[in-house]
Amino acid sequence: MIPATFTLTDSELASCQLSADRLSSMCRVLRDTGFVVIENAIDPRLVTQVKAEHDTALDGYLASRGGLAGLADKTFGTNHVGFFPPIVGAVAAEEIVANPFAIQIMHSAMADIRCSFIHTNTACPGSGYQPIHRDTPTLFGIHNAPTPIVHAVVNIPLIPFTLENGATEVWPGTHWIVDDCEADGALLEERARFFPSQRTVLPVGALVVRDLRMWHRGVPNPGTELRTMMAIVYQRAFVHEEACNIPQTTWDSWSEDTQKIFRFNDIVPDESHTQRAWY
Ligand SMILES: O=C(O)CCC(=O)C(=O)O
Repeated sequence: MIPATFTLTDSELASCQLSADRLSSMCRVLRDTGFVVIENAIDPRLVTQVKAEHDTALDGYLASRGGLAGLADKTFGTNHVGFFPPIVGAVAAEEIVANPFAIQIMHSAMADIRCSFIHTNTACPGSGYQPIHRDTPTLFGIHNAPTPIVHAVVNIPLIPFTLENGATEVWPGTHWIVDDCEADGALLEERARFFPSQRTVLPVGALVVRDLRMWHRGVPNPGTELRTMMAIVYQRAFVHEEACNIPQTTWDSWSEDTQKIFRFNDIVPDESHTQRAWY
C-alpha cells in the first residue's frame, strides 16, 4: 500500500463528507508529498462502466489514426496514448468529474477551482518508459521560492494498477523543487537517481490527487490489457486554460456545484460536442 493512502469510513461514504480533521490530514499529505490517495472513493461498478465506454471511444479514435502504428513517434513515450474521451455517460458522472472527496481536498488546497481538461492516459501493451517529467512549470516562472499548489490532477485507475501492468512511478516531495528543471540541462533521470520513487499501485475505486508539479513517469506495461487512468486536471480559477465543450445533456445532469467548476467551458448541443486531440 502507498503510504499516502486513506480509506473512507462508512459514514464518510454515506454522507460524502470529510470531517475537518480528516480533510486537514489529507491536505497535509498532499502538501508534504505531492499526492494523496483515497483507496475507496468511487463505486467500482461505476469504474467498470467508465472503462467499457472509454475503451469503445478509444478504439474508435485509434482506428481513425491508423492504430498504435499510426501514432508511432507522435505519442509521449512509446505506446502511451493521451486521449480526450467524449464528456458523456459514465465518464461524465459527477462521482468521476467532480468526485466529492477529491473536490473537498482541492477546494481546501486551492480555494475556487475550475476544470477544462477531462483526459485519459493509457499505457498500451508494449509501452516503454516516458521521460521523467512534471506536467506544469512553476507559477509565474518563479524559481527561487516555493509557491502553493495551483494545479492538481485527479487520476482514477480503470483497472487495478500493479507493479506488473505499469502503475505510474512518482517521486514524492519533488513538487517543492522549483528550479528551472527544463532549462537546467540535467535530465530529471540524472537528478531522480538521488531520491526514492514510489509506484502508484491502486485498486479499482481508488483516486489520486496529485500536485501537477510532482516528477513522475509512465512505465512499461508488458501485459496484454490496456492500463488506463482518468487524468482530470483542475486549477485555481484565476488560471487560464483552453476551454473544452460540454454537451447540453451532460451539463443539465450536473449539480450547480459541478457546473461552477466547469463554468469557463462552452456548452453546446449534444450533436456538436467535440473533444480535443493531441495527434
Ligand atoms: O500513464 C501514466 O502512468 C503517466 C502518464 C503521464 O505522465 C503523461 O503522459 O504525462
